[in-house]
Amino acid sequence: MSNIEQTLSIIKPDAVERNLQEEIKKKFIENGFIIKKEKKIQISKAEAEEFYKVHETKPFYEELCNYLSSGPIVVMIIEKVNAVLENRKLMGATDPLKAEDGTIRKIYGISIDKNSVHGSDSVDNAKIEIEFFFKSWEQFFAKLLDKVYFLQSKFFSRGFWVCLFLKFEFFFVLLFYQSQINYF
Ligand code: IDP
Ligand code: MG
Repeated sequence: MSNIEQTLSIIKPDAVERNLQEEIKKKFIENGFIIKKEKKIQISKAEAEEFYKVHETKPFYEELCNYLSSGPIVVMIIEKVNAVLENRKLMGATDPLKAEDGTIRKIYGISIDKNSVHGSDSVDNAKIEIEFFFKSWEQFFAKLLDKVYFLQSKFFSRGFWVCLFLKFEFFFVLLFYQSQINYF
């Protein structure tokens, strides 16, 4: 039975700063991930503190939150069979020096704190972290807006007016004649 999962991936400030986001996204795609959603954002320090709350007792917490909020990041929902584990494998160990060859952190990571990518560490955390960056109510309104744009583009398209004309041809012709009568 296939076990398709979604997980959260973040391309961290050090990688975005070096313009590596397309290269890193290519790595995910080459490894069978589908990028379902992505956005480039910059978060506040308070948001970084909330996101990394599990690490609040660690000595590097302050530095970590300053860093994550220091510049633009790319947050993505990526999908694959066993995505959580597969993403952790593709990312490599937290410290790039200890990461396995071919992993993203080994290739692009600078140091343990500037290790280019984040990935959820469990299925439950993936759900929490996806909701953190892609709120379900935002998704709902985004879909609604898409529908409105779609209907609007249909409504204002030439095809729409042609159909309307064909359906009410007689009415339009009558209107035209009436306008002529009024003018002359
Ligand atoms: P992970 O990103 O591999 O899941 P975590 O232990 O969850 O690693 O740590 C979160 C992030 O905190 C790491 O990606 C790394 O940037 C940073 N970090 C972890 N350990 C250290 C450390 O010893 N010094 C500085 N930063 C660290
Ligand atoms: Mg972690």
